[in-house]
Amino acid sequence: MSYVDRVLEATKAKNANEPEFLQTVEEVLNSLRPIVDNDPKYEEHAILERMVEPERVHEFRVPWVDDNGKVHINRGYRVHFNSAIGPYKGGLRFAPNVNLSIVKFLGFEQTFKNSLTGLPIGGGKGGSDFDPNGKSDAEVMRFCQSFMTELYRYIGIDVDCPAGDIGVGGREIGYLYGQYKRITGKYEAGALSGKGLSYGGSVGRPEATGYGAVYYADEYFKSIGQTLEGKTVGVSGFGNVAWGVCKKLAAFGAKAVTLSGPDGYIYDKDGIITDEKINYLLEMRASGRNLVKDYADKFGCEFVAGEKPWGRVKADIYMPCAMQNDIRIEDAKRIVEEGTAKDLIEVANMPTTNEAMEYLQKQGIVMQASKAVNAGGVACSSLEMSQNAEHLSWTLEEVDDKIQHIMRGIFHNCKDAAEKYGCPGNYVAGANLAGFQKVADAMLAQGIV
Ligand code: 2IT
Repeated sequence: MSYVDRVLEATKAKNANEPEFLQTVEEVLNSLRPIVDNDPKYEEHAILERMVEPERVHEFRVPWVDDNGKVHINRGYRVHFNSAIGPYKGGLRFAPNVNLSIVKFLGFEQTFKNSLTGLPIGGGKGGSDFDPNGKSDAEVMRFCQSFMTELYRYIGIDVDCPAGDIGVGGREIGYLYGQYKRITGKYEAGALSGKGLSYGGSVGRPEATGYGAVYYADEYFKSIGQTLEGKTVGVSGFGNVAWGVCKKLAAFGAKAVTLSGPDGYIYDKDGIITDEKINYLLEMRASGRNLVKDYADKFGCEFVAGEKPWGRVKADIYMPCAMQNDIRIEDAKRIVEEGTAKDLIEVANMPTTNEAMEYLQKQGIVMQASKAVNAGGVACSSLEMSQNAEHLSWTLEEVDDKIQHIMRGIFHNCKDAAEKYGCPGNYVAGANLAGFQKVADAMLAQGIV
């Protein structure tokens, strides 16, 4: 049995009740074979065994009181996955389905993603099974304060620097930062990113994930002699990431035509391209209703209840911007059968099941890996930490230039790694190989820790 197979088997046995975590470990380790199976030093130093074991996991009680005086208990998490190349860095997700498996999958992915940015940040992730939808501002504030009253022990500028993810945006980061500052008695701005502009945030952070994804896509299309202009894009989700993607696609002359939510999907064949339509996404998210149907009601387009857009519309490209496992095997088959789409550019973390990814690749759909495509968000967070460290704020132009440079560079690193290790055109494998190499080199240099 090869080294990769042995580690996979042991990891499955040890984490049998963590399906999302095992899914990403399987996907990543399988693509690392060209590096680790050809050089005994990785096994001698147990690089893979150490990479699949978080350095530590924090799990804690989060008690809070709602507006009617009722007490609620949620579960909080912060996983310190890998600090080989920098302090742990990664978002906090507040959503009802958050559990240890999901936080570990996100932390594992984050380690490789952060490595791909070229910036000095390790991998971490956290969150809670708290659902901010439908809660009052006061309830969200009390929850965030309670969450931070435990979390503050585990974070800090040289330790771990959380940020937002699904369910955690500017409002939540504000409340979290306020409580962190109050408890620690220090203005340690770099300990959290995604802050507001008035207290240490970076310009461009809300847009960075979506814009970065489109910069990556633009670089990919350039490399195959095409452009985004005139292309139709099927998008899922309607949150911050989908918003940035729609906006930047429109700027490149492409058009997003779908959005999705827990209630179904909308199809706007004219394109989500005007400021009015694009900015309505922010309103829908802020309303806390969590319904995409509101878009169809407002702009008079088609709404399909209980379904996802995959293969149900005409699109040249799909860009899933919602959650993990959005595209399953039945969706992949529908996409292939519909026949228009040539590219799947993952934006949300792990939006495609391993089975669906394998099928799509076999059928000739070109896939781009989320850990590469969505790295603009965390890259901007790292730039926010740089600004905080030098007590300066950069202009939007400076930040956007850097994000563009990083994203275009990530695409080439994925492409080059795929070519170097014998799988040209497999950008997903390329992302894993390139992300792995830097972390593994740092771990080898630092000894058995
Ligand atoms: O998935 C992600 O990369 C994020 N949620 C952003 C993390 C960050 O530290 O900005």
